[in-house]
Amino acid sequence: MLQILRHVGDVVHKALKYALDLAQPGVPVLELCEKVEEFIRANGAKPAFPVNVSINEVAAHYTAKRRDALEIPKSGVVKIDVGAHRDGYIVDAAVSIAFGSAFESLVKAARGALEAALSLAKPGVRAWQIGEAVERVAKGYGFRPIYNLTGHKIERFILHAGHVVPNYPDKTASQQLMPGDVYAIEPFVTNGEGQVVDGREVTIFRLLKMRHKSLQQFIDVVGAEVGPLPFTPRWFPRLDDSVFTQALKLGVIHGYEVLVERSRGYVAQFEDTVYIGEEGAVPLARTLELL
Ligand SMILES: [Co+2]
Repeated sequence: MLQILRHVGDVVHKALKYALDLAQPGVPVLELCEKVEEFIRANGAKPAFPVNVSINEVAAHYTAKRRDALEIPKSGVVKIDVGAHRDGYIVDAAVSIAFGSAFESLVKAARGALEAALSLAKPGVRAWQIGEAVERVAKGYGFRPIYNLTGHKIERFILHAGHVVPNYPDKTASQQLMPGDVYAIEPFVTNGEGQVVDGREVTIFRLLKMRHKSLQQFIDVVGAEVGPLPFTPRWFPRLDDSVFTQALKLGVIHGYEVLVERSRGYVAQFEDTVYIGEEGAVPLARTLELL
């Protein structure tokens, strides 16, 4: 398992590096998402979810729509969150880029929070202790963590496998990290109040039902491509938008709302997926080596 995860981690590392090169002001977000997803496929893995490109006060869950006109801004904070898998073994990692010197310290704070979190992650440590370190680093820079976003345990074909890693010392996250566990650790830092709320848009979905009398063909097409993992309509050029709307209405798919910082603060995020070994955490995407 570790061998496959290391391979997938390497693909994610290279995909993020490629994304960092591509993400320049004026570049279409659609082009960025498609090129990075194609890179993952060309390197022996599959996207574990659509590439997320979340800008400024958008914290997470935005991927390009079909014919999306959105571009990387000249000024602001851009988060690129990439997941890949092989046979259901998932690595999830993210970087942030500051466009304009005003946002550099926010990005530095998020990177520093991930660094502190990773140095703590080892067997026996409780998840809330990692959150304590994340909040301390965020506040040290004069910012706040996003209190209602968390890192998450990953299992085969399951991106969010129950146990969470909070971004503050939330004592309800009392589980200890155990050898063999895989966790995505993702500090989010903001110059806003530190809460995300649902935005008005949905660009990412996942299948909820594998059987349905009128939508079985839709389920079969989507399920064959992504199984239980998240997807976006642009991955299915032959399926009309109306069938996704219908599937959503009938509870066949779930839609993930775009998550927006409530006070419209800007948000930065860094993420890596770690394998908890006997000695300590193995960062699979080596995010901190990227920048
Ligand atoms: Co992620």
